[in-house]
Amino acid sequence: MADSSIQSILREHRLFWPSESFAQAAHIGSRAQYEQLAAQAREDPEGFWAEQATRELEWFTPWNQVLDWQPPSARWFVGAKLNITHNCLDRHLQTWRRNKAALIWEGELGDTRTLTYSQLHWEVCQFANALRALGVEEGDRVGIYLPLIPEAAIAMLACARLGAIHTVVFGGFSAEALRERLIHCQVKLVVTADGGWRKDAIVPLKAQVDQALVGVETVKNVLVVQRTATPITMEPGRDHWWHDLRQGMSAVCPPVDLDSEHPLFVLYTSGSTGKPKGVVHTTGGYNLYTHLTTKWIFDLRDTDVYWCTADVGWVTGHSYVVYGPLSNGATILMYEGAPRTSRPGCTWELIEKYQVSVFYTAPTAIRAALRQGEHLPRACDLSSLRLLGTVGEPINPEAWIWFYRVVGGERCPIVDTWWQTETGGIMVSALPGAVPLKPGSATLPFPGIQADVVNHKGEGVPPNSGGYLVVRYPWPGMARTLYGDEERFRRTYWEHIPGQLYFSGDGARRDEEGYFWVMGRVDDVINVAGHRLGTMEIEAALASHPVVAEAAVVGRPDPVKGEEIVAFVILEQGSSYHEGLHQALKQHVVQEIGAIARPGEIHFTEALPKTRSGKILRRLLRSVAAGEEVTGDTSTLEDRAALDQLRETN
Ligand code: 6R9
Repeated sequence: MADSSIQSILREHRLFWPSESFAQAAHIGSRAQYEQLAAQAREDPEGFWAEQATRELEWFTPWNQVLDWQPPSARWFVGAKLNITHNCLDRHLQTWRRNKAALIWEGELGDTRTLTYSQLHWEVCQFANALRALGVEEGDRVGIYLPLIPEAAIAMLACARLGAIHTVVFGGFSAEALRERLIHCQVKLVVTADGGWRKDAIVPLKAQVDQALVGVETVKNVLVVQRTATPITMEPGRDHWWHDLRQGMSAVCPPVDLDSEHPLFVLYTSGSTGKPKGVVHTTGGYNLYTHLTTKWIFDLRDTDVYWCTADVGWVTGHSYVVYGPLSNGATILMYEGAPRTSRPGCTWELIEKYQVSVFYTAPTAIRAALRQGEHLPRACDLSSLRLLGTVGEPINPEAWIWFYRVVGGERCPIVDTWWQTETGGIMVSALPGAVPLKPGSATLPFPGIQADVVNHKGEGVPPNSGGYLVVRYPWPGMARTLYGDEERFRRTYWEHIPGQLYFSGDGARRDEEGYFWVMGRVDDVINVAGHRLGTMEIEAALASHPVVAEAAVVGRPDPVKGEEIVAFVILEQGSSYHEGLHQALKQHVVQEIGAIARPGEIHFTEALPKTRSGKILRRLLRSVAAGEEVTGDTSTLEDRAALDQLRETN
């Protein structure tokens, strides 16, 4: 095995083709068409992106240069002017889509709202005027801390309309996490709600904002949306009810002409490692990239009801709940709640009720559903579905097959989409009418994305060898910098590997057909007796055992082997622990992967510590495995009890 690369040991050989009717109706309907687009984009990237930008978007002023690349600084569509909300809203009002549903929303209480493109435009204009009345100007930063209600999208679009830069902080984050982000981004105004519903309880958002703002000088105003009618304190002069302020507010608000490189938002990454980074995205390139990836990967049609379950607090919520779908004139479903004990089947009920046709969710949600059992999805009519998607982590083949069979009825392709906050949009994914699927592989790069797997010198590695997942050429959706820290941007993404490559921080391998198999973060690699093993493959092997619902694997320092593999396992509902299971699971991993990956220790648990977007916080598990005190940032932890429980049982 070459130098410090990562060994890849998992093999999956099944292949799934789209049906002929799916391929025929798709935007990109054959492998040949995909290859032709990819070749065109490789030979003339600027020509390719310029052609798409002209065809897919409306610009107020054309560019005079497609790309200005001074590594690691990229400027796309230099000199052009546009406003992303014009592409997401105004241009649809000139067409029959004026009265098409843009947003169908359902709250946890079962209350619903539907906004047509025309109504959404009206709301956004009023909201933008309200922000302006409170002193928000082009370039100012606005914090958004809301539940998943229509106002979350409205507030983002209102900022974009004015050229104010939004920074959305997930409503599940603590006051401390919010405060840190507001200070770092020098936010001038915060949009929040009195509260939000989550798992049958009210999250006291406004109270958290009050706590977060103590001593924060930059924030002059707080705009409060009423959602739960929870009693809250309103600080005179600082806090304003949205429903009061909008009285008599004009809904005339032309979009501001913005430079293509004007910052659109700052989004802090989920913080599974260290201090959060404020990833900066700009306007023109991001608009094009999210638009085109949405159109081709989700194969959107005007008749679709599209549901991406992400919260707007994550990049997936930015790119594939709000900007990409709206730019395409899609109908979006938004649900405030989450599957919960009182309504475990809500996901499937909503798909049936709203006739969802494209469904995009996270592997963690699929594994949770798998654990609950097939009877819940089976109880609903899911025949409206035609395409499924996943994002956030590698999906293990068992969960993939379950999703394909039980949810998709063996008729819906699954797009496994690899990307990051920093990439702005999806980088590696099947185009579902063109590329046959392999469970667990994100398949092939999007046309125009020069993704590769390399060693630490930046040299391509042979097929099926593990290495670092990199991108060799800029793309319109790429992050431009880290807010206030260009140096960290350079260091984190551009200096690890020579050759001016973008370093994703993920390990991957490419098989003999060029398919990408993402193996997880390289800092999640375990080094056993000189072999570097990706945690994800060992986890997938464990999860392929019939009694295992989910597994997380970390390394623990070992004087002999360097590291010892420690596994945390959640059993399927209905399966119970018995003597001999430790041995059986260890043996199973040996059989699936080899003796080198045999876990030294297995702990059985009810829950794993995860971020709210479903990523396992392995940093915390490593401390638990090593018997150390858990230190460092735990503000992104979804459920503290999961961690406490682990410590007690270990
Ligand atoms: C969009 C998003 C990025 C990290 C990324 C990788 C993991 C995301 C994946 C995947 C394997 C996929 N990741 N999608 N790994 N297969 N389809 O999740 O952004 O929150 O910034 O996380 O998530 O490790 O580097 P972000």
